[in-house]
Amino acid sequence: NMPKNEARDEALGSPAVSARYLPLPAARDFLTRHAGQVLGVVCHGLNAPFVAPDIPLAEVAMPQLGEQPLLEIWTAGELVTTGRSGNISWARTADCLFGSYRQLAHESGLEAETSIAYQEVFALLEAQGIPKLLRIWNYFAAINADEDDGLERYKHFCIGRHDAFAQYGRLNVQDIPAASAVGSRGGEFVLYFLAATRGGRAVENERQVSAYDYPPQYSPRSPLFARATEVDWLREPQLFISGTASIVGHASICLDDAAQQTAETLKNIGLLLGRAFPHGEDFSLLRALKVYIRHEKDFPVIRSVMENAVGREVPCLYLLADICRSELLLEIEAIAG
Ligand code: 3EB
Repeated sequence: NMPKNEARDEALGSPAVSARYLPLPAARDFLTRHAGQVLGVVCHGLNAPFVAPDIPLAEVAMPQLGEQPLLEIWTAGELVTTGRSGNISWARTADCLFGSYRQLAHESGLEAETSIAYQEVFALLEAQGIPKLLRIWNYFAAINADEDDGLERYKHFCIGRHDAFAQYGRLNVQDIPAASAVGSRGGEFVLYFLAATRGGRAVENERQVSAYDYPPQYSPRSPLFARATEVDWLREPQLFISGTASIVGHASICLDDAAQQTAETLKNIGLLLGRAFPHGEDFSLLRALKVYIRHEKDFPVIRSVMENAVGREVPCLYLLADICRSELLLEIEAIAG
């Protein structure tokens, strides 16, 4: 019923789906006031506050660097229904589904674990009739460490992911999701994701080789993610920007300089905004940012470049994490629109 949904949308500030980063007391209050519309909660490096047991909850072992720890809360513009299947708990509306996958057993190795996880995600999306995977976050420990066979864990992850996309007939690059794949400091293999009935056009960055076309030195099976995905919902477009780094062509640039890597990364994000929005390059459309930082010592300089470029108003989570190429000092993801 439109008017009712309109009113709820207004209360939550307009787009069909939103992510907020709130300090804990405000987060508790928000969760209480909007209980029926919460799609999911993500905790980075902090103990989860009380969240109703049916709400998808992702807990990531990744310390926050900001003064005040923030909780990531996803809401829909209407009431959600929730469910659980296998390792995934999910919440959905008529048009979208948010899910959190949590791996409890670790016997099979990261490659098989990844493939099984993605197969579970794709099976759920088929069963729920919400086929378009828009955005996915992948967090696992020791991303730059080698497995016993000498291949880096990130590359094993890419192989397992590719295997699942192939098995589910999802290799069409127009339909691959935006993604982040980031190294946590321990804990379980965590995935969380947003899917929709339609939309999710892949957006690429002309300054970068598409990740799915990277030469094999980065991974024996190419990383399957789009630089961003664009969704129209009912109103303005929303852009989900993947983890973005200081990469031009397919090469990492500005090695050993955190400030310059931040600037180059922001330039890549600006180009993606420009592809989706007229005059989008000015960062005024950014709604949420997450900055993954490899070394804590680089946090002050990275934050200062960030604040000079985008201002202090955009909600931003700073996290201590490993980036999937060992030479990269940071990675930035964003939601815009
Ligand atoms: C890059 O641009 C940096 O494998 O899902 C960023 C975001 C990166 C997602 C992924 C990898 C992934 O290649 C690394």
